[in-house]
Amino acid sequence: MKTCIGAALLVAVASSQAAIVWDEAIQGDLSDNGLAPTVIAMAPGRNLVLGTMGDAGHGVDRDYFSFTVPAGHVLAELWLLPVTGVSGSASFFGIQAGPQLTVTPSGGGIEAFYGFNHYGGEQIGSDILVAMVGADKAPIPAGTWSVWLQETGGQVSYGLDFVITSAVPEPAAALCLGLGLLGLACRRSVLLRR
Ligand SMILES: [Ca+2]
Repeated sequence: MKTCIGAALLVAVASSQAAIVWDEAIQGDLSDNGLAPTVIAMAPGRNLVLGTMGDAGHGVDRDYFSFTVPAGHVLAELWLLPVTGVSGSASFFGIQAGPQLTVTPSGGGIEAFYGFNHYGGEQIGSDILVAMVGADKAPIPAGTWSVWLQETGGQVSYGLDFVITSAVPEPAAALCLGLGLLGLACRRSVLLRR
């Protein structure tokens, strides 16, 4: 099963220039401590995080990690990859600004979240960013962020694709440049007429 998932991912990666920035099967379990999340390096483009969470019979495995959206960029999309499984009805996703996730497992200090929600099996294969943080908080701006993933049911695998893009959409940037040059040209012609 693992081989099949790996092969499918390789095909997906090859066709989309995505990078697997953390794979628990290779790099080990992500931090269980929100105050000391695993630091994952992400770059503009697609950043895949693959792991397992939930209770495999010896307590709930919570996963905490932090990442940084570079200046001038945003986290534009968050795709729930097909490798994801949901035990029961839903799994939990929460994100907080900064290098730590200070909300306790029982929900203490919940106001510190930038956004949180549950995702269900019906969302697998879709961009869940707006569903997780709300339309008014997406895209997520530049800075360091910490994520908490949790499944209190049985152990499940998950795959998340963090899509980081330029904060200014390219067509808009080109349009601004064009208008700027037009402005300069107009000014020049006015000056020449004097
Ligand atoms: Ca894990």
